[in-house]
Amino acid sequence: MKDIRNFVIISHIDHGKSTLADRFLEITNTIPRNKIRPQYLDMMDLERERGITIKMHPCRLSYKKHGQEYILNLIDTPGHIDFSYEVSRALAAVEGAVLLVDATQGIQAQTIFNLEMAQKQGLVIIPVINKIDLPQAQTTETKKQIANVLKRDANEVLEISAKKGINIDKLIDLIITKIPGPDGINELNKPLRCLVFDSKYDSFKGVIVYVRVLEGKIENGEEIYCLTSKVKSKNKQVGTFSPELMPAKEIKAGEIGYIATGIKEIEKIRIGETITTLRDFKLLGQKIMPLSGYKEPKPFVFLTVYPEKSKDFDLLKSALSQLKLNDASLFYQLEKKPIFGRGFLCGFLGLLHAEIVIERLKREFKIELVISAPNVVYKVILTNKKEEIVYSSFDWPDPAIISETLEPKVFLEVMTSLKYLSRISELIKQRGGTAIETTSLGQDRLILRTEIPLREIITDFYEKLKSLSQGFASMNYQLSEYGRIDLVKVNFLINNKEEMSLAMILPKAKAEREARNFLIKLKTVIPRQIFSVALQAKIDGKIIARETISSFRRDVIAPLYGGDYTRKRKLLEKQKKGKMKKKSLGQIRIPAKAFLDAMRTT
Ligand SMILES: Nc1nc2c(ncn2[C@@H]2O[C@H](COP(=O)(O)OP(=O)(O)OP(=O)(O)O)[C@@H](O)[C@H]2O)c(=O)[nH]1
Ligand SMILES: [Mg+2]
Repeated sequence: MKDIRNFVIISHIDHGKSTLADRFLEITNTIPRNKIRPQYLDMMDLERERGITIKMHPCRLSYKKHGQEYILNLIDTPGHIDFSYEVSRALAAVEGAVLLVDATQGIQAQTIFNLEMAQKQGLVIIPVINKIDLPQAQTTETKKQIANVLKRDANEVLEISAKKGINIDKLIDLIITKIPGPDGINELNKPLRCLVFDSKYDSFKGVIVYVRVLEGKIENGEEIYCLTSKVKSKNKQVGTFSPELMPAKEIKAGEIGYIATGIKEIEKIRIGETITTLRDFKLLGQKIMPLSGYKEPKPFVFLTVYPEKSKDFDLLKSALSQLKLNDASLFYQLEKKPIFGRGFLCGFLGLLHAEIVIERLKREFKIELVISAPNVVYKVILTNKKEEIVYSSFDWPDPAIISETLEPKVFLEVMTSLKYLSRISELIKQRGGTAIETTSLGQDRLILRTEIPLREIITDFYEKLKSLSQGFASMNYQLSEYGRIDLVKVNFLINNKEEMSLAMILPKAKAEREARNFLIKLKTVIPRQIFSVALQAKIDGKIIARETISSFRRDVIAPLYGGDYTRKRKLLEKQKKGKMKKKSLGQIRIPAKAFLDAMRTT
């Protein structure tokens, strides 16, 4: 089994992971050269349109060296912080990680975050510096930064260009020599234990689980048993990733592959499940210990999703459960206060995540949706001392019985260089960050640490940070505690009709300004009508801001907001503008994405 190498490629967003994966596909002839399109593994339409990886992508490669054949199981991972749960799960399926750093950007926040996760998992790290072909590459500097962080010699950092294919063979040599093969041949004779690290639904084959086989083996058609959910089933197929599903006779210890479980009851399969064979289970029962699985991710942002047509409720329910199979970081539950008929409260790891899920629901399941404004989770202490958790503005209690309001805070880390320190500190202060601490990482690299309200950073903070620093700043955050703040509910009216889905919870001190900004944004995302439309914001029964959309003129195209988290302007420009579906809300047609866009740029 020495000839197998399982590894992930990890990095900050855009540092070139998927481009490097292309070179691996090419050099190993997994995909013929003339068939490779850039970022080949990014197969979802959404990934291609946005130029970012959203899902992890496993692929099995075979490589020959000095007459010896190796199986290289690669998993490409996303770099954006909203998809870090994908990275963490991929790490548990491999022995090594290629840590990629863009030579023009240096070490960034997710470089460190992903590296630390990989180190905790005990993986062998291969440090690699990418994009050395670019004239602005700061190869020596960046190498020093990496050496510093890893406490290794700078000479150990391999220089490559994923785009130009420079030094890819050297990287493969390092992967083969440095990353250990999976545990010994003895594991093969043990009862089957495999870890489910991803899954998807197939209407013929049932739930398809992506597994790392740790011990034993499983043959095509054999009966399986899930140790946690206690479900059994006869598998419909086993195989590996080519990167498409490639059926095999069996998959065995040390390998990464899939099992088409034949199970149709989606809720019975969870990420992190341990699968064995029914035969082994009958023989050994409780002696087969479940693997430790995964920690559930904690959602940061919540919004409520309703089907536009109430008859689509069951469709939405089944869509969410199928999507959850393929996106383990998605949280959803039935909305307890069904204001627009029945809907679901959904939790996400960030606004980009929310946007992707809404878009996938529309595209993959063809459901038209009405969504509420996104919120963080607030807490309200009532006059009777009871505490209420507020997931959406619908839950906001009557102001007369509110005694105290609290909001979640996060520990924020911003990585940048000295040049931008004062501007970034200023931004952090404006957004309510306190006690900014600065640590030097050497080579002009700094980390700023602060505590800041979560709601301040899920909107446009990241984009502001990027523009202040000309792209040379990145961030990461973790939930800390709740802090006191005076909050109010702002209602919005369109043509004098209150639109509950637009209502927002805002800090009292900022409510008026933010509500006004939101109306201005709303004005740009609501398509013009044949009549003029009044937009108003109201707090405690008092109108505090007003905007008017004048009536329709022929040549007007409402400007759309690209949701540009990716900084891939070119790609976004290519996106077909104006194709967004319009949502019906009262008599006015509003693009569903408008809420997210307007919220983000408020
Ligand atoms: N010049 C140059 N450009 C590169 C190189 N590697 C990647 N790129 C470019 O960098 C951009 C990002 O590349 P991707 O491969 O999508 O980056 P990624 O790390 O997979 O991004 P995410 O999956 O979204 O985190 C693309 O425009 C690539 O063409 C390189 O070696 N040289
Ligand atoms: Mg990628």
